[in-house]
Amino acid sequence: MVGLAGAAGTALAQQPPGAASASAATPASGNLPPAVPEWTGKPGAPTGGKLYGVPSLYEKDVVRHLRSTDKQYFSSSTRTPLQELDGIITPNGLFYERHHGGVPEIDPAQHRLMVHGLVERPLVFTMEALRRFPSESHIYFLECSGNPSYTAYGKTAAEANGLVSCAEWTGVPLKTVLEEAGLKKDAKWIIAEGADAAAMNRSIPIEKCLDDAMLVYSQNGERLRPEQGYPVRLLLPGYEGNMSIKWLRRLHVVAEPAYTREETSKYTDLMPDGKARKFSFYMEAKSIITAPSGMQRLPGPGFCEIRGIAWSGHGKITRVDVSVDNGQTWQEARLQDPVLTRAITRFRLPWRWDGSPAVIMSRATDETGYVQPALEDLLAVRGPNYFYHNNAMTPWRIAESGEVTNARL
Ligand SMILES: Nc1nc2c(c(=O)[nH]1)N[C@H]1C(S)=C(S)[C@@H](COP(=O)(O)O)O[C@H]1N2
Ligand SMILES: [Mo]
Repeated sequence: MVGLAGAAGTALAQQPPGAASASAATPASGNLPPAVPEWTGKPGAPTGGKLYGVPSLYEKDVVRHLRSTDKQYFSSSTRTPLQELDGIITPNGLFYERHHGGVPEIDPAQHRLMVHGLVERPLVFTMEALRRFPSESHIYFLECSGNPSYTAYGKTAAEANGLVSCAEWTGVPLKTVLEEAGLKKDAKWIIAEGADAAAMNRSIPIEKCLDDAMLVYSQNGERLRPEQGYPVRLLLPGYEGNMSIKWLRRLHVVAEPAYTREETSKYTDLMPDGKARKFSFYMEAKSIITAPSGMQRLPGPGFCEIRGIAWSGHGKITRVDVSVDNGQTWQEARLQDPVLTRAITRFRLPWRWDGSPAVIMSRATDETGYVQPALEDLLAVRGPNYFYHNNAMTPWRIAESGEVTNARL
């Protein structure tokens, strides 16, 4: 009770739900106070038993979510278990994956990045050569623009919105490499292409390439994981994930976009007037409550900190509002520092659940003044064919039993 006594005496008039009290201790376990737990009574596992560390075996269920309907795994995705994470950084092993042709195993010694087209000096870089350039590190989110499609609302936060993650990326500003090659006057777009079996390619406007685009080789301090594009990927902060080409092998500098499959047939939005929205690039402001969230259970009425994440492709999150009455009234949540440009921002709101059914949701605002829409408002503008770029709010229903479910299901 040491830790709880302080809390109970200050802000919390009541013990947090789920906290163990001395009287509620499980009598079957000999590891609880006042006994000395068995792990204190003997030396632990030897140091160096695991030269690459892994989480506690009690956390074995904290894994990426693979949809059971995904029967093949070459063009597939896995989702970050948002509901299990704290802070703003996604651990590398839990970073979401989206692959169109599987994960290639690339020998970095045999990998090359080619820069050609409308440049003064066509260049081919080894990984060693790329790493000699002045480097930078930045924390940015990455989100798939299919996160989620309107038809695919999931039970958990991962299933509903887990195609978003956030990491500290290290690499070379793309601008530096382009300056080395020397852009010709007509250089307006760059077609980036991957070395995977999908040879995925996208046209990137030159303004973005000369702004904050990065050639990334490290993620959260270690080399990129194969799933994230080892040994080098493009990272376009705030843009839809699809454009951040992994396993990057080619940058073709051109005057016009290529209108590739991924920017015409896919990742475009068919609007009610029959025209398709294309080259929308930026992911708009979004947020989701990760706790309490779908498939979790409130142990009983009382104090409950509502926690979640917010992000915007257009810059910083300036505000997150939370409703606990299905959108009728809103309270401003507290944003956790650091609040970074194009990174995930953590928000929290202290709440006291009175035990009656409730629908909770969050609404993000970014530095452009843009406010995250409700699904109904988004659909009113974008129509029934709309599929990608869904940044609507996610409402969670809390039943009297404390059970939390997706209010849309
Ligand atoms: N070469 C290549 N790059 C790619 C892809 C791919 O299949 N091949 N998938 C894209 C898509 S759709 C997304 S959302 C992001 C996913 O990046 P991640 O797997 O590191 O999360 O990579 C993009 N870059
Ligand atoms: Mo994607």
